[in-house]
Amino acid sequence: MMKLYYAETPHGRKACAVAAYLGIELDFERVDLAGGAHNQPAYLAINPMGQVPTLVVGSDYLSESNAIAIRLANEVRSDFWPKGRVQAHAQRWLSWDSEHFKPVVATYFVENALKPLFGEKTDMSALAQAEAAFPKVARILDDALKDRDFILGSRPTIADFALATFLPFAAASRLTFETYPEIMRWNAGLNSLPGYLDPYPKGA
Ligand SMILES: N[C@@H](CCC(=O)N[C@@H](CS)C(=O)NCC(=O)O)C(=O)O
Repeated sequence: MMKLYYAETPHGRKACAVAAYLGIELDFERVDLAGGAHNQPAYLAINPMGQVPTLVVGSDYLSESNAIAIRLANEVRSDFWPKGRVQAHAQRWLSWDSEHFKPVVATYFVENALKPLFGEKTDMSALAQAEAAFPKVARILDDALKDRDFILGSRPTIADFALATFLPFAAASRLTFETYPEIMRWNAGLNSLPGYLDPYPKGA
């Protein structure tokens, strides 16, 4: 069986949510980030960045949550990773997320949620930069969601799960989308998908 190394972090959660939504059974192994398990040689051998998630299939090690989502979608032949013409649009949003959206929302998470948790000082200038960049990217996403339930149409795809990576952590990140009604509606739709709200392995 495929094995997912995960933690209750944005990208770890995303991989768990994809598996739960697609109904794929996995072996799960929680990586103790606080204890530094991700920097041990055994883990670095399967994920050289020392990050979660990692999917292990036999002797094949796959890092990067979006790549893991594609692998899982292909496993069940799901158009969660779309084919043909739509695939380019999915990739467009994955790229836009990595290049433009995620760096902004991740900064809120790191500066407002993560650093205080570890007793580190918030970098006010990094936060101010993210706050300045936020309206443009939030507006682009809100506009793109206007006539649809999910970013590529009526069904959720990898692009939705990627764009929403940091949304379950919004409150802790002091990030609000209240003035972006389409994002709020879209997020509510994601929350109602099977497994989405509680994606972690049971009994973990
Ligand atoms: N691009 C990677 C990012 C993974 C990532 O940032 N993982 C974080 C948790 S959400 C992590 O493991 N951080 C620990 C560290 O970097 O030391 C992906 O999509 O999987």
